[in-house]
Amino acid sequence: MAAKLRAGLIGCGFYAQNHLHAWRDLGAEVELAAVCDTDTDKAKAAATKFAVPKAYGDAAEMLKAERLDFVDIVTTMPSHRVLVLLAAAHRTPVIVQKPFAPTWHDCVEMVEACEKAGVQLMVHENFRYQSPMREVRRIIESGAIGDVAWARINWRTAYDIYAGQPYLAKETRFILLDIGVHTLDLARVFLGEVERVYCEAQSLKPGIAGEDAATVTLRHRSGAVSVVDFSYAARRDPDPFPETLLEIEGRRGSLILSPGLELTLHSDGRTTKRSLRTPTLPWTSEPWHVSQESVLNTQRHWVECFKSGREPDTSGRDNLKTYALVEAAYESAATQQAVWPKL
Ligand code: NAD
Ligand code: 89Y
Repeated sequence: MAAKLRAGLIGCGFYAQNHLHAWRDLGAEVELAAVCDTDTDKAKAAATKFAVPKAYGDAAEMLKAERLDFVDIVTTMPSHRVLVLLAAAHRTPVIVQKPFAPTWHDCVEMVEACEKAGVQLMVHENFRYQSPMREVRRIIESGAIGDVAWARINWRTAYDIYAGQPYLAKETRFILLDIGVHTLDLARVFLGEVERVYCEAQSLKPGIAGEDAATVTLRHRSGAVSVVDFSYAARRDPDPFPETLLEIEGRRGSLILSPGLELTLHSDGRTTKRSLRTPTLPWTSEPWHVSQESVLNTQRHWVECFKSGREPDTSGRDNLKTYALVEAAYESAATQQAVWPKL
């Protein structure tokens, strides 16, 4: 039997609870050897709850003391650059949560440092690993709706995300980095790489520092056009949080994903309807289930790639292409011009 991979997790806050559960589910292949948080109470609490042998308050100390096959960084983005460069210096492969970093320069530096060190770097860009998004991708790739000509990818809610993630209210570059990274990544997955970007951003909730709504129009290299829109100030009934909803039109048909993850597939004049919901896991619950389950799918993808030596689909290098769309969207919103992304 192959030895288990020894992992270290850095950042034991709100979303890391899902990572901890998912690593436990992957326990046949991965052993969580250590956890770390600058808030040592959180590190100790995670170690106790998930039976992790060691808890650290300093990532440098953890990497020096432990023999780890990889680290999983679940801190907020200001710390990502320092932590990824630390892992690269220890020649330790690394997963880092989205958003990759506050600036383009930081993202490039992390990608180059890991490439130079010869270690894999994966961004935990989990939306494309959500079960419904995987199924939609499979349908598109099967040719059932033909070549895609147009799509709308939307993520709109008024769910109180500030309760669990209070730091979001202080981000001057807010929803384009928080949700734009996910939905623009899906636009690349479903319609291919992007030639041109136009964006209108809005700041709707009083008292927040950045934009909490944006509408982005993309011209894809294939000639397809997509509208990617997202808002944290959309008062809807039902509120679809945290579902990504879709309208995708191809030359042979269309695919609509409605609230409740209800799929309507229209192909060559024939229509079928079915649910893309998946059953909850012992540690997931609605409304977060679709997000929580994707953490497990993302980590499983990492383990499979690790074992086969393959570059993960959401490698740091791949994520630069998504981040370039975010940068282009910010530039477009500021200049009121269409912008050609850097990559
Ligand atoms: P959080 O503030 O609740 O947790 C972050 C933890 O990291 C804190 O406990 C903090 O003490 C710790 N930390 C910060 N710097 C550290 C360092 N240098 N070393 C060790 N520990 C450090 O934040 P969160 O809401 O859990 O978000 C974490 C990341 O997860 C963010 O980047 C966020 O965008 C992302 N996130 C992703 C999804 C998703 O669907 N992919 C959902 C929610 C959050
Ligand atoms: O931060 C966001 C994300 O990445 O997915 C959902 C979220 O946690 C809140 O909207």
